[in-house]
Amino acid sequence: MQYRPSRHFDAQQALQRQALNEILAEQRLYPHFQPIVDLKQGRMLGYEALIRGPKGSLLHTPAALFGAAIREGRQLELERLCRQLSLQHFARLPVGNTLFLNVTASLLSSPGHEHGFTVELLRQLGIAVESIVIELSEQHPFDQQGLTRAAVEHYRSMGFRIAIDDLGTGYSGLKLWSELQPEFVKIDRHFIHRLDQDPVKRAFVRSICQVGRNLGCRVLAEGIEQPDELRVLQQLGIELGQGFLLGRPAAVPSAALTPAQVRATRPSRARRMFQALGLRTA
Ligand SMILES: [Ca+2]
Repeated sequence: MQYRPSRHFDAQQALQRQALNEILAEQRLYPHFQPIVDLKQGRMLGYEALIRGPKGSLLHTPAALFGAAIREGRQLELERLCRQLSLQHFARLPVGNTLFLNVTASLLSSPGHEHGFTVELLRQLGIAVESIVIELSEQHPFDQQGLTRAAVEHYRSMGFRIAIDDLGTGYSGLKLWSELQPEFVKIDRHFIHRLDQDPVKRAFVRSICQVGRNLGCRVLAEGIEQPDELRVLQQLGIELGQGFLLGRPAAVPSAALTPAQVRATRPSRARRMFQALGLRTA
């Protein structure tokens, strides 16, 4: 019999559709929390909420999960459920802190969107709006007619803070940064990976830090995995960090850094002196 790739593809999609139906109907999503660390003070600032599908399922990873939901036109439903479950789990964690939530800006204009859904949920859970940071990603399509700006104003007016996610992966990161003036920017992991060996990446990160300082915007480095990457980022003056070196996503994340992580993240006395004098160490 002749191999028919499209038939195989159709069967795959049908299985994913069925898995998605079950996940949404039974709320089988598992929030995880990854630490975000203040690299100047050597302490935990908060967590980014991430999601996982059921273990062993076709839709275990966020990429597969959201890919299937977009194909089936159920992205809004999935995102709402992710947000609801993440906030409910966050409220039960022994640590109260800042929570970074991923939001697709373009969904705000979809007919099914209910304004105030998140605020009402926070009120029910007793979480302060001010402790939530909304991450808007360039990876999701941004509308040219100012939808993102409308999304930002929508959330700001309710008391949320804003972060631009994955800075450097899209085409309009600097434009968005200048227009939206977020409280945080998160530099994409591409620029962090082995930047200790790459002067071009260091030059970009140094410049982003400089812009952040000038605008009063807090800069976060994503994807820190190596001690040498962390060391160089601190020398460049990066304020916040996230990555496997500082903590993996977990259903119940650690409430504090390990002593070794504190030692690694807290700048040395010599470096603090250099910084106080306005001298650069990298
Ligand atoms: Ca994110």
